[in-house]
Amino acid sequence: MRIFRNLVLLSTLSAPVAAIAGELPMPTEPVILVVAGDIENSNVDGEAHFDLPMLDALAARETVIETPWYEGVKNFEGPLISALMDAVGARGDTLRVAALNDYSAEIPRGDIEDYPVILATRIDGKIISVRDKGPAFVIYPFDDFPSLYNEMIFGRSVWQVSSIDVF
Ligand SMILES: Nc1nc2c(c(=O)[nH]1)N[C@H]1C(S)=C(S)[C@@H](COP(=O)(O)O)O[C@H]1N2
Ligand SMILES: [Mo]
Repeated sequence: MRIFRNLVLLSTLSAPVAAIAGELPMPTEPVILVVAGDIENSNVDGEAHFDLPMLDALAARETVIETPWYEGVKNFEGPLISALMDAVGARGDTLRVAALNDYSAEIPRGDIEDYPVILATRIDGKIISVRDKGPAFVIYPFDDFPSLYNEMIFGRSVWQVSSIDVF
């Protein structure tokens, strides 16, 4: 994760060492995602806390698709979940993705390795409000892989994502 490493390098120059743990920078804005479980890199008590700028620093994708959740074609944009898992040094084979409304779904690690699944933080360029299924939404690439458009994958398409537990 060159970007994170560079951020860490930059912050070692300017910030107290106590502000740095693992290879992840500390969030400076509201935390919108907590990644926990079987991870190597953390920044708060063994967990990886992300604010929006940290998520924006990861390799990303734009997925322009129709979905069951919105009218018409929308542009979903956000970090590749594979890049997120690299950033936290994920070791587990399963991601339990949990939402603000207590819904959760298990995503096999293979899904994010085989397909460019993103954690969308923007729709049509705008931050997704919680009311509109934000702040983050798991979006599978229905554009390049139309066969993913099925009930099993809809069940893994968690909206209002707040945490991911790797195991
Ligand atoms: N946060 C959250 N995401 C969720 C769900 C949910 O209840 N809460 N339901 C899942 C399931 S089982 C399916 S099939 C689809 C359903 O979307 P719909 O209720 O808009 O048809 O969203 C998935 N994502
Ligand atoms: Mo479902």
